[in-house]
Amino acid sequence: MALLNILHFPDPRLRTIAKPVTEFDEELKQFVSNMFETMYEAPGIGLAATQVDRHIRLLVLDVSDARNQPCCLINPEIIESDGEEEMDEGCLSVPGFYEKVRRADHIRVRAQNEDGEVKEFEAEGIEAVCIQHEMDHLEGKLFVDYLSNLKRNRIRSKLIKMQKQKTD
Ligand code: K1U
Ligand code: ZN
Repeated sequence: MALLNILHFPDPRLRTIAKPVTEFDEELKQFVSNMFETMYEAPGIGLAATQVDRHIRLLVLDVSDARNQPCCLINPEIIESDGEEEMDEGCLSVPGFYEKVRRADHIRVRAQNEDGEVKEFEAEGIEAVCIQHEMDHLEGKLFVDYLSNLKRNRIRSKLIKMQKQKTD
């Protein structure tokens, strides 16, 4: 297993649109395992492949309190959505910032697992929010895109400053 490097906003690679997964092989399973290790170590409740510079439609999440319900979604689609909810969101690619974002409260998801098998399930609350947040990453979208230009630019400037301080 290996820890993967997480890209930080405003890295332009976070804007890449991910391609569907077509090969469900050993290399994919190893990558999924590395994604879980990276998410748990961060720590985060979700992680999209885009964030570790792999531009494939794959995400992992675990929103359980005990951190013992790992879930991997490959080629995920939201096939139904309902309701609205505003929740504080964070992002491992935007470290240190939490802002309110409005999203659907109930979703029905279709996705494949690591063996390529198709599953469908319903999610609500934090699980629904996390899945929508991670699926945005696969489209090159970040939660800061829902904020005003003023807020987003402030976050960008602060993160650039922090990244510079690290390398100086
Ligand atoms: O996509 C990511 O960078 C992961 C992100 C997911 C997320 C958080 C909150 C709302 C929507 C999506 C995070 O996990 S940020 C860290 C975080 O929220 C957290 C970490 C450990 C325990 C509990 C929460
Ligand atoms: Zn994120």
